[in-house]
Amino acid sequence: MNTEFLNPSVNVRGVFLFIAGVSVVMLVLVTSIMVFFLIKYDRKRNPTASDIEGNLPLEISWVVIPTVLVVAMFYYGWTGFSVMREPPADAMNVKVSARMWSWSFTYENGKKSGELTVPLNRPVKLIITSEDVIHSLFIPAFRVKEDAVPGMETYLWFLPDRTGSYDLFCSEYCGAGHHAMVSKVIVMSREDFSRWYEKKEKDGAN
Ligand SMILES: [Cu+2]
Repeated sequence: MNTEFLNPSVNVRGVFLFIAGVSVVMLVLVTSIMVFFLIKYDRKRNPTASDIEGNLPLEISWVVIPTVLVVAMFYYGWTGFSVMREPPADAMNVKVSARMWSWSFTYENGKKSGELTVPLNRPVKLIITSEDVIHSLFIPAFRVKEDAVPGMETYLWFLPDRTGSYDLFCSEYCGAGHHAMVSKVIVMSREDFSRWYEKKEKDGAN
């Protein structure tokens, strides 16, 4: 299996670059044509306005080209989204509970932490809920975000493909302490992670 293709953050980056690229090309194209016409048809060079009726090749092209572009955007968006909605079977499950104004992560062995510590290159599935109001879990470095809703479970998954410490935010305004509802994703090598995971005392539970 090609994990590179299955990595949601790689897909999100690809779709983003595709849409941004198309938009930049369109902006440059439309602006240049507009400036060209402004000069070509100004009053001095073209004193009498003419009425143009119909141009079949032009009409076909401005229907076909945008349709192809929009369908391509939809296709890339949809395939990327499907990957995000299908966590791999070997993913590590972590339960996430959001409350005003902190995050709590519970692992399969019962370990709890205020930060999300994960091993390198193993998919992580977060099963998310909230104890009070609607929050939203956002990890910009891995291009994932999902609402935390009281009374229901939502989920997301990502592939931590590099070690380090990354921001984790609440991205749904949830009251006076919203700005402080931040935590970290700490990606460790597999050895360091096992050591951390097996440690009994509740280190990191802030
Ligand atoms: Cu919040």
